[in-house]
Amino acid sequence: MTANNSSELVAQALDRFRIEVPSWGFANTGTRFGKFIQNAAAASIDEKFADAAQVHRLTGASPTVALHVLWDLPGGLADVPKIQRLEAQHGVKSGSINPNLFQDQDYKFGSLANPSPEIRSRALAHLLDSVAIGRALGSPDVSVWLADGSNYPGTQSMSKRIAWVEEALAIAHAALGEEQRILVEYKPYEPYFYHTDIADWGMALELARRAGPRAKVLVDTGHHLQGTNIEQIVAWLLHLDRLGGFHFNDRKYSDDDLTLGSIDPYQLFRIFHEILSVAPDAAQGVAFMIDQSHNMKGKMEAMVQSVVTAQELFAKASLVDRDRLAELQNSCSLVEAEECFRDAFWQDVRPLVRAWRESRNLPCEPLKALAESGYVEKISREREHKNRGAIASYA
Ligand code: RM4
Ligand code: MN
Ligand code: MN
Repeated sequence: MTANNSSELVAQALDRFRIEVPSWGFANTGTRFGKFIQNAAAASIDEKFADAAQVHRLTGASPTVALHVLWDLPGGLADVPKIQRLEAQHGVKSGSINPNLFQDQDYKFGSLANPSPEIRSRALAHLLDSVAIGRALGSPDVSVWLADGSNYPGTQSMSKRIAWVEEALAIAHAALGEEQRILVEYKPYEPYFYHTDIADWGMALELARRAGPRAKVLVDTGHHLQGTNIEQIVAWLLHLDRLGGFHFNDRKYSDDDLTLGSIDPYQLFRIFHEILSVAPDAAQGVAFMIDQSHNMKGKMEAMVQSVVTAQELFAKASLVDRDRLAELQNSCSLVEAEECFRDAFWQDVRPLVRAWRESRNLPCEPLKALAESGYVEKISREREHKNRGAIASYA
């Protein structure tokens, strides 16, 4: 591949690469045992929008911010005008709408899969509110993560719960506006440890199929058992036209929510390659989102680092010589094929990415630009007082 060709490919790839940031990635979060409070953490939706906008200004790649309904729109639909004001003020739009079907006391034994019909209909009402909020904000995706499950064998009817979730998702699908989709996320365990109602991509896929054509699967890269071949799941979902999007983060052990690419950058490269090899614009209908919890790192620094890493890995994947790779795969030239694949991965794309940033009037080094901007110091000063009063204790 010639140098010119590479820089063109990278520029084309980065011009269309967008990755959504989560509002909760700017807020104080913690472990199961306590929160570590940061002075710069965002405590209000205004602050979350301000932070998301700053990440977008630095990277040029994150024009939308995912919202969790009860954290960001506690007033439900009535909060939509406020969110619209923030969109206009900060120049970033609302992204996926995430119902909170996990924190309410009522949901101890489940939300959409709770044995109580009253609690199930409360959960469904919240899901339908989320659909209405998404429609009012013009944001296409309602992203459903069900924490539902049980801790001990025999204590719940797994089969009844399948039917309850199936029914609720079908009702929510019927309420979708024309541009809307439902994304069904899965996770093998946590917060429950014996059974989870939507535990893997097979369950999510089947529930999505039964809900309707605009229900798709959401792959959170942290939500797999060790050794799972995630890119193969991606290939299947693309083949079936059921890949809705991703929650990117990295992990060493389980749902660690570490910075994407920090543990295994090759993993994300392989996922991007799978998407790019289906069709040049296959990434179009696939929502790329970050779902991370920065407990140790500064929130802003970690988010900028994540977006930049995603841009670099997407750029690398755009450099795979797919015509040549196809020939080598067909002739089963194993080592040559693997080397062709790895050539792109090992290429240092940072100079090309930097050139692209310059040509688009973006800071060449977003992390350095963040440090020089004084933004983190400023928000630390402004928010310190509020954050000092935040509750950190676990018990
Ligand atoms: C879950 C899951 C969801 C996210 C919450 C905050 O583990 O990944 O996508 O909404 O965390
Ligand atoms: Mn997630
Ligand atoms: Mn998660």
